[in-house]
Amino acid sequence: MHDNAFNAEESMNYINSINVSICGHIDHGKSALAGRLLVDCKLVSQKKLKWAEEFAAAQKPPELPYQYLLYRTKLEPTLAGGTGRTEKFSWIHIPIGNKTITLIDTPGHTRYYKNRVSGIFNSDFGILVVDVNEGVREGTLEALYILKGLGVPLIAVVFSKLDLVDYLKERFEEVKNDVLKKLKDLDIDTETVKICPTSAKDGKGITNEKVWDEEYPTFFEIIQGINYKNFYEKLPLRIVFRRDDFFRVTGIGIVGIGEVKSGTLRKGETIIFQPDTGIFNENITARVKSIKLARPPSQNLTGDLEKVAAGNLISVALHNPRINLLNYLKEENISGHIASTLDSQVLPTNQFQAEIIIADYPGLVRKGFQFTLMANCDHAVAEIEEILEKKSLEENSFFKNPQYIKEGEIAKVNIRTERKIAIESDDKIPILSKFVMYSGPSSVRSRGDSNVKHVLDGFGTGKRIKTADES
Ligand SMILES: Nc1nc2c(ncn2[C@@H]2O[C@H](COP(=O)(O)OP(=O)(O)OP(=O)(O)O)[C@@H](O)[C@H]2O)c(=O)[nH]1
Ligand SMILES: [Mg+2]
Repeated sequence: MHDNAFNAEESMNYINSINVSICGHIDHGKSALAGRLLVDCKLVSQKKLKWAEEFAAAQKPPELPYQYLLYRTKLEPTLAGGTGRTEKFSWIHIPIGNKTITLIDTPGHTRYYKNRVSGIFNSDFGILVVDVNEGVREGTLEALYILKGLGVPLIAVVFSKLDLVDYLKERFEEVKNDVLKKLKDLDIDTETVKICPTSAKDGKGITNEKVWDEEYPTFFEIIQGINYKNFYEKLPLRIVFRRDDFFRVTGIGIVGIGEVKSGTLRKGETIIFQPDTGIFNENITARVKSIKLARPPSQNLTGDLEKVAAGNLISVALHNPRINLLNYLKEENISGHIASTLDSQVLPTNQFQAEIIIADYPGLVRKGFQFTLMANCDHAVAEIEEILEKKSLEENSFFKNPQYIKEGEIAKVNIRTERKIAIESDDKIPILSKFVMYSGPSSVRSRGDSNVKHVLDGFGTGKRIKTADES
């Protein structure tokens, strides 16, 4: 084994790409919460904090400085009228021990609905923020619908602005019960949802100082405790590779950089790549000769691993002497692959049922509508074969056989793609059931920075759902 190899258990605790979106109604304090966390974790430069304090103090009436820390440029808050309103989505990295958590701050304003869907689409987990003074609003429900609609597990509800209600426990309990009822109505599992009362203004419930007593975790403790085990590790192995991330390395052979989305990968295991265009007379498989972390945070984490769990970006050496593996993995019309083990494979499909959300489209989407579907790393031209039922975000039940779907609506549809793609159903591996819909056949764009890859310049998103005949 490599000199500085570290023990396998340690590798299981090292997660290098967890994305958590913060969502909720407009002005409920999402950005201030994230900004306050940055300050309390000492992750903001004095210069930036001073600028935010001065900018906030100059507003009429004066504002808190924290929400301004989420802007990427100084021009943004001015363009947003000095309000601190989030228009795009932005992200911050919180290093905690061996993990880095990326918090994605999403907009609450309905005008930026597409950016909000985009932010949530990029997440592994979601956190809902509810202003304890205002209580549940339509943006709160929208956020919950989108989380559920994209199969992103809700891990916490943060109650903000406790200072505005003088830390009155009765008011908190009232709003908390209201939220819990809404979660139950939406069939969201409340067992694993943490509750967190805070005040970004007073810095309570954020890192060390609690709002009342030991009863509830702080925002930091919730993020620190995020655990892939309960959600992704127990699922079958899935690794997502982009076509551009395969290389031939002298002395090693073929190396691929990919993200373990679920399950655990073990050294020596044989993995199979999908989709398979059938250019060889056999399955596209490879033995995993070695595993390393692709973004090791320190020198003692650069060695070979015996196994690696969901949430890690890895570099693997692949071996198959029988076929020209690199040729296949670099094939032009496939932009990415999912690898799995032989005993629990991905089953590619070109026809499936999906639940979609139209985030931003000026026209009406009817049967026969063509678009580009981007699932995981791969994309294909797709068509809406049938619109089965639809509802608006506010409605509770679907109505059948609608003529069209429009912006702000959720629909169940049958989709056909021009060739088979690797996409899971949400009851099996929710994180690999999601897709983005782009209008026009070749408008796919992805963003290289950070873990935040799919910036939605498309018009909607969806997830593949299980159908009766697939059960
Ligand atoms: N009193 C008090 N005000 C707060 C607190 N947190 C945020 N605010 C104020 O609430 C307003 C909205 O805060 P933001 O953090 O910008 O809210 P947001 O949810 O990010 O808003 P959008 O991005 O527009 O959806 C601002 O005026 C903040 O100063 C808090 O803990 N206490
Ligand atoms: Mg905001």
